[in-house]
Amino acid sequence: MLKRISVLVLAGLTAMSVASCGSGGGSGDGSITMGFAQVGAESGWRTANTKSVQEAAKEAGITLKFSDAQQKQENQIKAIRSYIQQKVDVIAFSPVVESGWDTVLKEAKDAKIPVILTDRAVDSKDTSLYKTFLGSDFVEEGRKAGTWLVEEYKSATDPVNIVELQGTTGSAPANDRKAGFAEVIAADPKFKVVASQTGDFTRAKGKEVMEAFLKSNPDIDVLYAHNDDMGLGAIEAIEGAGKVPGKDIKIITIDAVKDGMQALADGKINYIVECSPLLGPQLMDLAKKVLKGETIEARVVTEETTFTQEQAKTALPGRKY
Ligand code: GYE
Repeated sequence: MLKRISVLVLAGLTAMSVASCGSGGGSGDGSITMGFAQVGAESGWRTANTKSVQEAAKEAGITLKFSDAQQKQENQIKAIRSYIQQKVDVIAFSPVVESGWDTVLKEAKDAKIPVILTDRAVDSKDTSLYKTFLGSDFVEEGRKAGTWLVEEYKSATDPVNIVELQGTTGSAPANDRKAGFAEVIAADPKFKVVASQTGDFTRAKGKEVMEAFLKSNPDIDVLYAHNDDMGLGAIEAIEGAGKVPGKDIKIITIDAVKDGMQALADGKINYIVECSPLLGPQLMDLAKKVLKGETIEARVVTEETTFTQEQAKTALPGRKY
């Protein structure tokens, strides 16, 4: 009995000391406040991700301070600085681009506020600036897209002309999805990327850039878009040019949000590589562990799959986003 009490007291004391010295001030009463600096609201993926984070925080009893950076790094830096000033217990963010974070991350570290990267990575050499990175393997996603293409055109002998709509310039998913795809299609010189430009992960930009692609390249066989939204915008451009998406031009995208899956089931997209936005529950779990002083994995990879048109028809009714 005595032993049990002392263990309990000890556990209580440890919890208290972690709460008071392990955070940047915090409330000290065991409640957790998280500052979350979101990228923006650029895509269906992002909207689903925001919802997941907000719902999971509520569920976990974590107070969430949320900001939307409208895809601008300077806004994200401002938000992080304000979270430091407000002495939140933990900061989580999805870095819009990979570079340029060392200074603000150092400020958080000096204030003893742990940082968790979600969804997108940073290229900081000093990995002690953040506790973990929770998100997808974007290079692998690009490889999956390339692998489908190689298989689809395995008996083709003519050149395969590909246009690529890249995500936000300098972002981890744009860099990595481009690299993974390029690596796989390099196996056969018949695959030619004839144009590659950013569409900033939005529908509007995807449409605009695809219109330009169609004007300057009469012979496009394949579109590889780094997300569904740009692919959906491009579909409008392709139809506007009198061509049939999914037939005249084969389309591969990444994300597998509802609108993308619907277009896949309708035959307008040919293949989608899944990228799950439902990171909220895992993020809250990791935050709690970090604040308890538990060791966590430096990298937590999301599990994902791929979809053909037939598979999309089956999966659509049960999709959560
Ligand atoms: O694929 C895209 C969004 O970072 C994985 O950002 C995320 C990407 C996602 O805008 O739709």
